[in-house]
Amino acid sequence: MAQEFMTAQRFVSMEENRFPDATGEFSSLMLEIVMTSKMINAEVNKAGLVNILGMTGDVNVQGEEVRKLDEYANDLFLHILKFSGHCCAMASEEMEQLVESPQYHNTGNYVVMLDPLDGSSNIDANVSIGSIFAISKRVTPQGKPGQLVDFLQPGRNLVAAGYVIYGSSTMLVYTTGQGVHGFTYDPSIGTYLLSHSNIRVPRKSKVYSVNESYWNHWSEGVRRYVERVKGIGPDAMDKPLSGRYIGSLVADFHRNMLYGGIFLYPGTTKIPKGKLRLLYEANPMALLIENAGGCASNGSMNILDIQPEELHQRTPLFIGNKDEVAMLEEYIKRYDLQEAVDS
Ligand code: AHM
Ligand code: MG
Repeated sequence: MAQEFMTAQRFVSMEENRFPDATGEFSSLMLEIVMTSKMINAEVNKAGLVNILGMTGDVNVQGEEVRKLDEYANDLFLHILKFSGHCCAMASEEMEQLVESPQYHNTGNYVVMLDPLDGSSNIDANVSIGSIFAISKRVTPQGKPGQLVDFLQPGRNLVAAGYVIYGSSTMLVYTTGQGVHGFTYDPSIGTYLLSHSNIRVPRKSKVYSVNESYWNHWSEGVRRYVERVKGIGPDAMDKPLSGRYIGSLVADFHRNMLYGGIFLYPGTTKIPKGKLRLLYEANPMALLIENAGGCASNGSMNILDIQPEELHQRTPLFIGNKDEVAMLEEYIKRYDLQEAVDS
């Protein structure tokens, strides 16, 4: 049977209809994000032409300075959301401080956390990159600017999260806590169409994804676990997993969610909390994976239960199939936490 024809716009308003008290504010905010992603997509598709049309930092034919794509994506998201009237403040991986909406627009009930263009170091090689977003309801009174406390809520409080992957096709994937749904962009009509409804992580894992060049800097527990999935050592899996690592979180996550597997970004001896950020990367992906039947952990606790203490907090991230994440936690408990207790 042919797939139901459903645009992202219609899907968002149908979801709203399930909540009789909904004001439409959340749907409007979602649609602003959807629109922004289309504008970023248009620029990403032209990335390879930058050298022909002018380098970043140069002045283009219209006399405007050509900006780096990640700066462009950041400015665009902030500019559009600021004046949407639906969010009182935003936080972005690219900005040190949170960004308040202007006084006359700060009645919005929501705050948005953004990684406007994740994996942007891959752009020059034409590798998939993505935009990641997470939305929370504010906890401060309406009518005032959003504050830090609105952002420092555990991921469990998120009302929605998602990403747009600029890949061989552009896709929007998001959840409001009622399953994970994917929409593929049809550039000929400028519309996202539902292509992957209710995505579930396959029960069997196929893939492990990690940057193994950090091997010497990992803990014993992480090393032993990775040996296991590679089919090495006393605990070797009978059927080892395939190693796949793009180095672009959205692309690695998207593949693993569809094929089954685990993504690891552990802490190292030099950077114990790793590289990825709790608010802009780990939390949104954790909400998505839980809604697809998987799980996300920092090695000892569920990512969504972590109480954030600062905007740019980093966290180790182990995310994917539930049984693999549980096994990884087991190794960390056995080899790292125990070692810490013994010493
Ligand atoms: P960025 O936010 O600066 O783009 O960095 C995040 C990216 C992720 O997409 C990816 O998972 C990770 O960095 C890869 O890091 P590494 O090169 O250390 O493996
Ligand atoms: Mg990032």
